[in-house]
Amino acid sequence: MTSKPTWVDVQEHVLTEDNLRLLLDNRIAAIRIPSFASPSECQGFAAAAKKGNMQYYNVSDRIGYIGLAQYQYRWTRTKEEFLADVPKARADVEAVFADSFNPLQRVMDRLRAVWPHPVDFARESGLAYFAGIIRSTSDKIDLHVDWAPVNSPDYAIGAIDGQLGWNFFAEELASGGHTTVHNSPWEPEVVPGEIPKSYGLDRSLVEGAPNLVYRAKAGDVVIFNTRNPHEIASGTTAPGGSRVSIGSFIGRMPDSSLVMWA
Ligand SMILES: O=C(O)CCC(=O)C(=O)O
Ligand SMILES: [Fe+2]
Repeated sequence: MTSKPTWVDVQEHVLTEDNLRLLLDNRIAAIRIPSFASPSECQGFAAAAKKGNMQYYNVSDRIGYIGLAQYQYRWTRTKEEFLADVPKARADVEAVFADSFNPLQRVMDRLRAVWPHPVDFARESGLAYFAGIIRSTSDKIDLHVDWAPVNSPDYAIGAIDGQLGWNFFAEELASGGHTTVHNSPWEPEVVPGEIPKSYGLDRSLVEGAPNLVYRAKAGDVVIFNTRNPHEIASGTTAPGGSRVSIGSFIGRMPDSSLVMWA
């Protein structure tokens, strides 16, 4: 069943304080920062990423990543194991930054320039989360949501009241690779003590809902509200090419500060 649409229009907007608040409140569909990086920065980042410590979730879908994703830990590993793995993940992405440039720092700077409250890494018992996961793939990513209050209620990020995802695209596919965001904000039935499945969601959840399809254009950053079910289309690559991106989540805490994690 779809839930009530919340957007006032189905368009991409520019980054301002008001638009960031509207996106956190799920009132607009997306924010794009065009020409966030130059063509040579994009090439440098994509080349550095391909030389980096790329890992794969499994062999069947070739979704490569550098860094870590907190949600990989939520069913099978402890919070302590998650926090212990952060320094290595950070070193792996910092090696790529050292070889090219640091899109994570640049995004933080852009957010700090418009948001009147603190913007920083999320923290758990004083320790910083990891942010800035690098991905490289031409495969599709199935319909899913990222919404920490339901996905990760026992973590500090479970306290947020809005969740966004930003992605910087360093290299795009020859065709395909676009992202569809469906404005049917996730409201699953939550059984106490159980975390509902948030990946490979049923299409009935989004049928008839307004959607925005955005293009992963190299050089741009796109930000959207990840409580909306979203999916990425597969595509075709140029020789040696891939969809190379880096991103993280941005959550709004009860004190209006923004916290970042991947
Ligand atoms: O790469 C994209 O366009 C979106 C990736 C995604 O699922 C997310 O940022 O939550
Ligand atoms: Fe996502």
